[in-house]
Amino acid sequence: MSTTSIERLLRDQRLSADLRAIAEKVAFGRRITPEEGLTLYQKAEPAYLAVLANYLREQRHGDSTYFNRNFHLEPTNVCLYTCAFCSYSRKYKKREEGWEYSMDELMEMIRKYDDQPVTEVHIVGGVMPQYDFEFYTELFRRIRKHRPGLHIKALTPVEYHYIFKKAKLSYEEGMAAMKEAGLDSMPGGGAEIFDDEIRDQIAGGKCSAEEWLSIHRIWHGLGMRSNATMLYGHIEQFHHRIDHLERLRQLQDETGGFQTFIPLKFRNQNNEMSHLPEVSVVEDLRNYAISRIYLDNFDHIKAYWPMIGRETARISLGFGVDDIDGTIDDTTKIYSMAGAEEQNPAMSTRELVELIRSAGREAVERDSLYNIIKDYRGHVFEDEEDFNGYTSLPVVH
Ligand code: V47
Ligand code: SF4
Repeated sequence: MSTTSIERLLRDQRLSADLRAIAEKVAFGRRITPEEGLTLYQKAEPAYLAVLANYLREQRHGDSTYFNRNFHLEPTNVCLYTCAFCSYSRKYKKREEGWEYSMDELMEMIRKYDDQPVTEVHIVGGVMPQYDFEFYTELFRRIRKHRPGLHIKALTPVEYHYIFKKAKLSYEEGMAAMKEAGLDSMPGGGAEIFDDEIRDQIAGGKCSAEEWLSIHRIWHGLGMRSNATMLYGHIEQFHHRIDHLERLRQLQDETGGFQTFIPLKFRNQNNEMSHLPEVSVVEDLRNYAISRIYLDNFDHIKAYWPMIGRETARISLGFGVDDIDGTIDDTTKIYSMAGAEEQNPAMSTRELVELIRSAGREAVERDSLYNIIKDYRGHVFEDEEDFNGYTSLPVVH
């Protein structure tokens, strides 16, 4: 289907010369430049972008659409930083309104999933002094000992930068120690927008773009994998998005350690940027497609469905997206804090598979490193199989 579509697009006489040149590059597997990326943001219609992004998506993955079963552990929602877009954290001054779980409480939460077929715990939270190097290495060790098969995807350069500075460790020493303690991979948060000027205005004094990239580089150098995100649709302009994608593409050329890129649409409820309007769904779809086209060295593009809603997630599968995160069940209070589409995000495996099928795709359950656990092609559900993965919505770095 997509080969025909791209051939038809290339024959379309109405295409402008610059968009035709980009389409030809994509069709012949060549990389587009930052200027061409900007042209896509400025000029390209959704239908044109869908053809190109879908072509690339199907070349890599055919109809396969990946999901996993994970749950989230959030040690605290109190934070020393003051990111203007953050709807999740209680500022340090209002500490009493938040939660700060102890090691024992966190282990108790881990044990709640003992009889569930989850494969990953995603640990993320605010930055606070007591959650330091000792705390997290101990937590990772305990989880590893308790459930050796559970993949630990934890923290971001925002926390690592803070923790290592406090422990007087270099990034190299710190990340090696985290690996030794049981860290398996790093999620993509904290990237926001790399441009210094925009970052200074929204990111509350947390780690710089260079520091974020440097920690991922070092982690990849240890043979490990991570994800990357981009928070878009606030005060940034298109050229800031291209700058962000370009820096990720360059690091990926160097290390090959990124697995997935996750564009995150800015949601405007309950934060200091609530006066800004949100971008349209069409802009979300264009952004997914341009990410797929620009990041020619990333294997996966993920739509985080609790934030954009099921319908947009379904349509995004025709705009370059091949991963829609996991089965979700609401276990904490934070899911709707930023105005997420889903006021009660819960999707069982069956619902998720059916949503993927309704977009004409096939659902594939994966582990955290994209090894296939189960291909649902042709699978008929029995009632007792309808398992809910358990997770919640992290809207912190
Ligand atoms: O870095 C915070 C974003 C990110 C808002 O790696 C917001 O698999 C929109 O990184 N509107 C954290 N976005 C979440 C994250 C993530 C999520 C799911 C999977 C993975 C993965 C990573 O959430 C933050 C920030 O960019 N965020 N506030 C908001 N108001
Ligand atoms: Fe803190 Fe992260 Fe929220 Fe920023 S996004 S205020 S670092 S919890």
